[in-house]
Amino acid sequence: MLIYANAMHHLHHGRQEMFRGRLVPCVEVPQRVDHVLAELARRPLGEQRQAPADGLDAALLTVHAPDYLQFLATAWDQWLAIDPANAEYDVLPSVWPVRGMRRDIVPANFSARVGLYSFDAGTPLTAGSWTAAREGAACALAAARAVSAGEAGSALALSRPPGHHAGAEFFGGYCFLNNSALAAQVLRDSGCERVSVLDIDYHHGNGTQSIFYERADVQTISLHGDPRTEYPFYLGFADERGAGAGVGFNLNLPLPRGTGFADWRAALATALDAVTGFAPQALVIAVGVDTFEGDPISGFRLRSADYLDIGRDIRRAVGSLPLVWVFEGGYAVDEIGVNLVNILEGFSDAA
Ligand code: SP5
Ligand code: ZN
Repeated sequence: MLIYANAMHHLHHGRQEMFRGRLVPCVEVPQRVDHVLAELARRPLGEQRQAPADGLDAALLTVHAPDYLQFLATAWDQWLAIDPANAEYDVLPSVWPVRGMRRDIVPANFSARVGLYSFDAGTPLTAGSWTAAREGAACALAAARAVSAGEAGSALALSRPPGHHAGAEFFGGYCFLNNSALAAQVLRDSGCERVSVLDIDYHHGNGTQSIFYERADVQTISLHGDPRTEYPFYLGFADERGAGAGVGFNLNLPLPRGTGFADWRAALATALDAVTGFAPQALVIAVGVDTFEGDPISGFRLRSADYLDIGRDIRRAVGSLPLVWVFEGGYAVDEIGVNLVNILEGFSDAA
């Protein structure tokens, strides 16, 4: 397994997110990746490589809108241009164009532009967010290229900030660039006719689903907390099966808050059957470990040892199918390394 770690991830360090009328410390913190790297130092699973950035801008344009990318690249400078004292504060959206309002006009007002390109007030944009997100996307790009070139059977993109909530033209859910979607599209563009994305993060991968919703060449499957009660609330229901040419190529498996490993594992088996039925030439796994019982913002009850079984189940189902792992959520910081590496070790051992 090749491992691409985002060397710039610490440049994204949000101070506060909006929660129940207050600004509270961010749960998506740089220590998350540091703990994963520490665990990988204890249990090495493969060679670590730097991700080259060549071709990244063109690749990003295959999943994101040009004006959105331009906004992200310049947002911090726009923020400082309003008032240099803004350097002490993160950008946090506070106004959005909802039903019946215009989305076709890019506002002259900065806060209004932030709202146009976002969907929650939990995702602070900081001085280094663009650099960090870009480098994380470079990891996903490099991992997908390496796997499609046959340099390794699987590769891990240790991207941070995460990506699966980011759509073609919006950020949110701690995500700016959709690393999993990017990996899938890179695999498509390097010759895989069919690619599956399996999202096992606690939260529905709304961004990934929306990017591929009308396409038959990229199958999207997500196993997640029921959106009736769980974030991101407005997408991820079982009746969303795709649209147009994409009908039948999106599968949502929502599970109630409180779900334990036996039921979660049965849903994983259903998801893996759908992958096998689609017969893809490559697979992307959006791997969040916020399904852990100790996760501070999530509601499933998986234990650390369960993650070994998850890795084994995936290996038994997909064998040597080219596979890109893309890191997503997980906020029980002390256990995050053990849980993620358990999945990867279970997968490797079952080879
Ligand atoms: C990638 C990913 O897992 N994103 C999850 C985004 C969830 N955002 C909403 C969570 C709201 C709770 N945050 C406040 C914590 C106060 N203790
Ligand atoms: Zn999550």
